[in-house]
Amino acid sequence: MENKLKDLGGSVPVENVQALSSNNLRELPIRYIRPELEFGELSTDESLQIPIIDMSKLEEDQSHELAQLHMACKNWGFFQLINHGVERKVIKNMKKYIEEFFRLPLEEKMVFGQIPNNIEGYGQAFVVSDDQKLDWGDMLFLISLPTFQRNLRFWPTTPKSFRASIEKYSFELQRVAVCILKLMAKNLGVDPQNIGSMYEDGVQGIRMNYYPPCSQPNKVMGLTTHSDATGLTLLTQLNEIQGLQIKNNGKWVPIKPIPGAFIVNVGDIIEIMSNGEYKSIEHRAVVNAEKERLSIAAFHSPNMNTIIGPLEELVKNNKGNYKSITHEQFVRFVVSTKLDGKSLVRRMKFESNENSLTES
Ligand SMILES: O=C(O)CCC(=O)C(=O)O
Repeated sequence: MENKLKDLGGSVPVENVQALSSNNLRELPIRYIRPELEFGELSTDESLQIPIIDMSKLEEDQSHELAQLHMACKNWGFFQLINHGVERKVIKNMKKYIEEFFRLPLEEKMVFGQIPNNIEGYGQAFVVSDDQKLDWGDMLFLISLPTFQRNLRFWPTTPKSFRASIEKYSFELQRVAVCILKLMAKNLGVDPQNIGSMYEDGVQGIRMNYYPPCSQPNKVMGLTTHSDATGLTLLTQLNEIQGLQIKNNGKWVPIKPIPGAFIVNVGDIIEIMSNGEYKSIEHRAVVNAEKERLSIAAFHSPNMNTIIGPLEELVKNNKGNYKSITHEQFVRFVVSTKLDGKSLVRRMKFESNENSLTES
């Protein structure tokens, strides 16, 4: 089968942040220091939290929980998913092996390092120029599904059971994501089987994030403000250190993860496919002064033959608000653009004044 995810571009190689941070730096390198303006206003409303959706209730008593899911997708674009059916052990194993992997000496991790013109491997993503500000974090990114698109060159062999553990995690999360996506289709009034046929053999990427501590956490960003250029993301925070913040009504809301829950968010592709009924939400990761932080983001996108544009069923009687392009074109733009809030999805809009994705 044709591998349409090959040679789509990559990131400019930059210094390893974990190694940099262990050097007892007296001053932070300038490329990591963010202008104060970028930090924005933090919400002080402690009670403001994203909705909680119970997957076991979605399966039993559909109508009430389905309505909750619809409101969560529409009003927040983010929710915590509990009782999702993925065994604790599967998540615990991932935590153990990811921690062990990032603890390996740099040379051992670099065996799985990124190579030119490729999005996978150990390193940093979305670095497209030599003067761009950099994130205070390293990551390991793998294309985990469909299986024929896996490139085991980037899959760590140490710790020994890491590969098997990623494989199990990948299948389990794909099952949960497809189930949620079909329920979202039902809520949008479109055929769940149609969405199923796009996502059941869809693309899944797993990004394992490692944010080292930083003595001046208020000057750096663990992960730049962005919305996910994919369909649906399932995020797991692996240790007790909080850092995820989402933009809500112009303010940053820190997320308090429920242990064992997945933090689910609507990505740009679902915003476009739903013709804007659901919106992808800007989010970012901040870092801690004393402790490292670890997370796993599993991104789910439709298969590479899917056209990225509003679903036909939604634009039969309504105006389409977004352009339609091939999935391959879409991925090429994602990979060659630095993270910049929702700039990508804005460029997919018909009324956008910014360069359209098909023009640049
Ligand atoms: O680490 C986090 O909490 C956020 C991760 C994230 O947004 C991503 O990997 O795209």
